[in-house]
Amino acid sequence: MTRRTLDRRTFVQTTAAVGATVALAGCSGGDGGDGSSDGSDGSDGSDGSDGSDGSDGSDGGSGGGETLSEEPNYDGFFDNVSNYDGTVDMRDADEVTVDVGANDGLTFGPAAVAISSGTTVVWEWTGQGGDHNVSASDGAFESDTVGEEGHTFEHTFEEAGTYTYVCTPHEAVGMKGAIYVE
Ligand SMILES: [Cu+2]
Repeated sequence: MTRRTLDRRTFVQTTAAVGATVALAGCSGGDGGDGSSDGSDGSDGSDGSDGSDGSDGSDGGSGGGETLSEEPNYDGFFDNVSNYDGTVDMRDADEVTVDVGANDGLTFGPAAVAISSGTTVVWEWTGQGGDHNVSASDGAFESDTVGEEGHTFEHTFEEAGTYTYVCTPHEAVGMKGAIYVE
């Protein structure tokens, strides 16, 4: 039985190889009628690109998420923030977690998040990068300064607006974040 399975795989691979050869021949050939049937072989090839959908799935798994199509205006707040890469759209989430000490330890992850009003944001310390805090630029919220992994701090955003915050010890090296509340 095992051999048959192997034979089948070999058969499939051979078929695929033949398909590729035919497609190549179609490109160099240019016979009218044959060219069109070769075209359908080409679309079989695009089935192979469906495999890349799998990698799209892993992108989602990494917690990246979609970013807003239109970025809020942060007035240059993120100019020195190494990991800022758009505002992650979490407007459908009931609760949002932001890592404190993400990546190299001196960043918030993600740096910018969009939520709906009434959503609670939970900052969770990773234990990386030493002592951090979460300090709102307008003073609306401020956590203790701690380094221990698993520490959390939360704030519920009731009003729409753009809320920037920093880690006071690491503000100068760009440990900054923002919550965009819609
Ligand atoms: Cu910090």
